[in-house]
This record gives sequence, structure tokens and C-alpha cells, in this order.
Amino acid sequence: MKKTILSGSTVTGDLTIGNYIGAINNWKKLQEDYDCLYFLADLHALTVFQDPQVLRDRTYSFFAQYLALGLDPEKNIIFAQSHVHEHAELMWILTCLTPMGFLNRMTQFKEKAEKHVKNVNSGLFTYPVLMAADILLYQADLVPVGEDQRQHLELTRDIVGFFEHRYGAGVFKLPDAHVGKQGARVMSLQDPEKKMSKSDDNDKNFVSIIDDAKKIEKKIKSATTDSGSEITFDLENKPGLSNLMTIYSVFSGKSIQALEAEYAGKMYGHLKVDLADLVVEHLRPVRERYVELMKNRDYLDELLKKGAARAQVRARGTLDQVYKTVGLVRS
Ligand code: ATP
Ligand code: LTN
Repeated sequence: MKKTILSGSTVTGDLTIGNYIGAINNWKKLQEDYDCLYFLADLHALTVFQDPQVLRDRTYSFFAQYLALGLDPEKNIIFAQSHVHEHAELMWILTCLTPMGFLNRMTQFKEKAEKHVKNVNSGLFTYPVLMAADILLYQADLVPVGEDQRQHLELTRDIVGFFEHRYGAGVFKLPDAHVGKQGARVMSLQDPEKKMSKSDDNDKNFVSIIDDAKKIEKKIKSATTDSGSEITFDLENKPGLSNLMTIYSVFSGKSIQALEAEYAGKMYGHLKVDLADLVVEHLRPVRERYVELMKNRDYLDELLKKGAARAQVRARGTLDQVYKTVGLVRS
């Protein structure tokens, strides 16, 4: 029996090369050896105000980007969270078990509440409970998440504990984090102290998967690098350069040491020019495939529908068991 892996991406902003390197590229490798479910977290996106048309378009766009980046809709179950209503239903049950104190401690909540002072809604607060429902519905063994989501995964494990304390064991599997080999964290291009984030207000901070060649070149060439001239990987003293080297390494498949040797005696500018070319060439076929896919919404709809149907069969099984366990009458 293959182990089950589940992960999702909030449908906000534009997928970046950070998401690609830190998440989707790993997912692609996992699809061969695991039973994988990947979903578009459209319900999570609503914790921040979304223009309805933009959210709709973006959901298709993210899905097309997943496919264009090589996620296979046959090998994996790929779907939109809101298409499987069991997510919201299980969330309610789990919300009734989760003490507010635990949610109060969530770093992401604190950060987002500070950032969106005018819209500190309850969904922002209960966001991690929905995430727990996403994971537990599918009895996931492993969840590939970045550092920023670790705390939410820990909370998911706590929630399993609350459930078992009240109702006994055997309903949910206890999920673990899956740490990819190349668990690289890509940093912002202008501010290498913070991570590259797709919802960054300044679009110079990230390269989006669907940026055109000109944009990619401009963004990489204007990336902040540190004083000094030697091309060596040094996260502490040369975070900007090191970040570019990480990206270079992942896209080229060359090790950091090989890059240091290749660029010995060369200038930062050389590396930037080559890196820009590399990223452009790497993303060119992705973008072409993306453009093709986006021309055919009916096809995307059909695939989303199939994905949701496959996901729902599993979700229903878990939710039925939960409803029975907590004492809800089943007709
Ligand atoms: P947001 O800015 O909307 O919070 P994000 O760019 O941080 O978005 P998420 O939707 O939170 O992206 O994450 C999707 C996946 O991509 C997660 O597995 C996350 O850990 C990974 N990821 C996000 N940003 C990076 C990054 N800079 N480097 C590596 N992995 C990343
Ligand atoms: N909160 C996550 C996206 C997400 C997720 C999940 C990831 C929603 N539900 C379940 C893994 C498992 C994020 O912002 N990266």
C-alpha cells in the first residue's frame, strides 16, 4: 500500500518560483511513489477579501499552472477544495473541539491579523482548523509543507488528540510533515531576509511561473545582491547572492559547489545574466502549455470535476465515520 500524501496551495497571488521549488517540484517527484492528493485551497483564500471574478479566474489559472508544471491529473487526485463540501463540514466538527487558546498562538494568524487590520475575521482565526480538516479527511500519512505551515500541522496533530480524548482512537490517521530532499526556501529578490511570497504587494520580490521573458530578466537582474564580488554560497553574509545560487542550483540540477567552481573569478552580473536565461528557458514550455490550457475552460472544468469526484469518495467515508462517532443521526 502506498502512503497517502496531501497538500494544497492557497489561491492567492500568482504562483512563484518559490512555490515551484519549495512545493510543486517536490510534488512532481512524489507522484511516482505515493498516493497523492493536491488541491486548490480556494476556501482558505476567502479569509482575505477576494474580488469574486479574480478568485474564479485565479482558480483556473492555478489549476492550469499545476498541470503545465507537470502534475499529472491521472496519477494524482487534483481538485478544488470547495468542490468537496466535506471539508467545510468536518471543519465544523473540529472547530467544536479546538480551544481558542490554541488558535491564538498561531504565528500566521498574528501576522495576518496585523497585516489586514481592517478585516480580522473569524475565518482568519479558524483557518488552521480548516487546514486540519483538509488533511484528516483523506487520512493523509504525510503532508509536504514549508516551515511556515509547520505550526498548523502540529495543531492538526493536537486536534486528533482532542478528538481521541473525547471519542476514542481509530477515526483519524496522525499525519506527519514530509520534508523534501531539496527543501529549499526561496527568499524575496529585493529583501532576501524574508521568504518569496506569492501575495507580496511588490511584484519585484518574486518571479511568477507565468511571467514573460522580459519580466523574468528584469526581476532577476535587479535582485538585491550583497557587497563583495566573489561568488560563494554564504547565507549569513551573502543572503541575496546565496538565494540566487539556490534558484540556479535547482533549475540547473548543478550542485552549489559546482556553481562556485564554474563562477570562480566571475562577477555577480555574469551569474545574474545566466540565471535569468536559465529561468526563462526552463519556464518557456511551462508558459506555452499554460496558455494552451487556459484557452479551454471546458477541459479544465472537466478535469476539476473528475478530480473532485475521486476526492469526494474518500472524504465521504471519513466524514460518515466522524458523524457517526460524534452521535449525529445518519439517515
Ligand atoms: P502566501 O503569500 O499567499 O502566504 P505563499 O507563497 O507563502 O503564499 P502558500 O500558498 O502559503 O504560498 O504555499 C504553497 C506551498 O509553497 C507551501 O508548501 C509552501 O511551503 C511553499 N512555499 C511558499 N513559499 C515558498 C518559498 N519562498 N520557498 C519555498 N517554498 C515555498
Ligand atoms: N495553508 C496552506 C495551504 C493549505 C494546506 C492545506 C497545505 C491549506 N490546506 C492542507 C497542506 C495541507 C498554505 O498556506 N501553504
